[in-house]
Amino acid sequence: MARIGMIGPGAMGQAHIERIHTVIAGGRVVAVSDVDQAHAQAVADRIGGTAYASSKELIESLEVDAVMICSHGPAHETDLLACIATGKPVLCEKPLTPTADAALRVMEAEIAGGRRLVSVGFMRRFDRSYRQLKTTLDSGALGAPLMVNCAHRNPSVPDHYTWDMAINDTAIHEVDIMRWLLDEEFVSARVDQPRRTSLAPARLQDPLVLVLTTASGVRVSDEIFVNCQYGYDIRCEAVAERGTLSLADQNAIDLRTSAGASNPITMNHNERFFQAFVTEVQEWVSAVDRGEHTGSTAWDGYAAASVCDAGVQALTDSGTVPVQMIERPAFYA
Ligand code: ISE
Repeated sequence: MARIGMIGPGAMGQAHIERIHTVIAGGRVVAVSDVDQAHAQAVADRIGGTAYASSKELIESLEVDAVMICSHGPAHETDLLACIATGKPVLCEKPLTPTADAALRVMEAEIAGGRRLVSVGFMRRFDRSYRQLKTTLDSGALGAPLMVNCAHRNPSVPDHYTWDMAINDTAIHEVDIMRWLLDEEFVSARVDQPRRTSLAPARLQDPLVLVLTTASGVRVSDEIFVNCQYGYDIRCEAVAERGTLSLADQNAIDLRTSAGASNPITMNHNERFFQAFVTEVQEWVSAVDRGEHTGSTAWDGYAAASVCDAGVQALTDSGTVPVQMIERPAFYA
């Protein structure tokens, strides 16, 4: 049984606790820490675990075998470095770190430690429909991919959502899943700013379109529309030489009545990616038990952060911004 310590049990963290204790086998959250100590205590009381006064104490605790980091991005680096220093596997929610420089420091520490310990919570890699998309593209039946058109729509965003988060909190999911799907790196980013919706808070340019180009020239466009009102709508259409393929609607059934055809629309990422989260966390917990690494690596976190750095710059600079990245270290081959 993997004894897990969770840092930052907010909405995402508590959804993870719920699945670890109800649907996932082989793990239990035994410790929590949070910047809000009273909150940590309340969660600990609810799950019968221990609340630690700091994330450092939680990471170093002998009752913790592995760590989940669900706090906000800027807090990740210190905790990741502490996990690496104590040799504990860690599943870190995205972003690994808010900038590529910070991700590089995490990678360097992991490489120096000689063992892959860091997994990044890019849950879409575990989604059945994305996996099918990849299997079909990889089979070569459609020829080479040429373009991918993505859309990432949220009904609305919370008050703390800032202008740059459209790239490094929202589009980062497409950045990662497209690197994984196309199996190559991005070389440049551009942002187009269409007509602004009147329904977004004044601080946000919404929607926007992030246009990315891979090393081989595949063009990925990602519509980010985070105040679309009607639902949590994730789309992806790959256009290849001999055909196209898209994510289907996520409903198991189609409802048709005399009033017409209708389907429920999911409203948040937990609903839309429920199965992906379960598979991701189950695979991680099982790997922790076997002493193995699973899922995306610190390299993936670094690569995504590098593309997002270029994307954030493209929000304010007109034109195309090159993605700056180091060569992939042999450790992550
Ligand atoms: C949030 O952090 C997520 O990860 C969601 O999947 C994404 O849709 C949302 O825009 C982000 O803020």
